[in-house]
Amino acid sequence: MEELLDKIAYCVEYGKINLASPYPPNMKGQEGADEYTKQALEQGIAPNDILTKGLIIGMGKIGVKFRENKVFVPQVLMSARAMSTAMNHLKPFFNSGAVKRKGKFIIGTVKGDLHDIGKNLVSMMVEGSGFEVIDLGVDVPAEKFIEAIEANPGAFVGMSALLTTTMVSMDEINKAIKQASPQTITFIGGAPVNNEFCKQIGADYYTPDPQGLTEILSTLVA
Ligand code: B1M
Repeated sequence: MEELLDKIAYCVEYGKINLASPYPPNMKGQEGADEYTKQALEQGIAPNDILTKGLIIGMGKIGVKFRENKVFVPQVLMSARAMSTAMNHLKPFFNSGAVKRKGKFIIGTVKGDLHDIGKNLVSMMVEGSGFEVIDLGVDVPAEKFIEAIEANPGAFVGMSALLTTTMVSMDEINKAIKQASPQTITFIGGAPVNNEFCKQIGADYYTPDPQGLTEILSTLVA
């Protein structure tokens, strides 16, 4: 059982989706996260163990390497694809309650800002760490964040901004969220923002990279 879970984690870490995928070149012709996850379910391994002891371990490892600049965006995208392909086998178990998510995470790029590459990476890493992600997309106004919070009580909220001009939106949105729902925990990130700005606008956490965010989220729900 452990061997199969290790293989799943390895495939996610190295972005090996399935047998047909030629990536990574040194694993060409080998089975991937897709086949191993199917086999694990057939062998009776609990879906929750496949998620927490296989898929999440692999995503965590690639997240650390990304933070340390040992891999780059394309590798992380391949890992995320391997993870989501494997997740397709686990989806029926989410509805039945056999697999429990750690919590919900609402994310969006703030109003006025159309950059979504970083936000999407964060989204994938958070999902890969075991949370349900509600992605509101780009150019998201305060009202849309608040609607999503109302529809998903207890969810954490993440905001991304890439432009110095949209830092103002982030401030406004965070204030609106805190006014409408003071208990909601907010995270901010993106190239122009930092910890000082986070404190200044009254957001709860700033993280420079997705891995840092997943680590904080995991401690908050532990
Ligand atoms: Co734009 N752009 N852009 N752009 N663009 C920048 C950001 C810019 C720095 C380029 C430059 O001038 N050197 C500059 C901003 C300058 C500033 O404000 N100081 C800029 C500009 C000016 C603009 C326009 C205004 C250009 C124009 O039209 N005159 C325009 C604005 C449009 C708008 O948003 N309203 C514009 C448009 C675009 C494109 C549409 C062409 C395209 C976006 C495509 C897309 O996202 N789908 C684009 C791109 C690609 C860039 C650059 C080249 C790359 C951004 C990127 O995706 N980086 C960028 C220059 C650069 O960074 N070299 C630039 C990769 C991504 C993985 O990193 O998003 O930082 P990043 O995310 C990181 C972290 O920041 C963090 O995790 C990610 C992974 O490590 N992170 C979080 C992000 N969000 C987080 C949230 C968290 C935690 C961590 O918690 C919630």
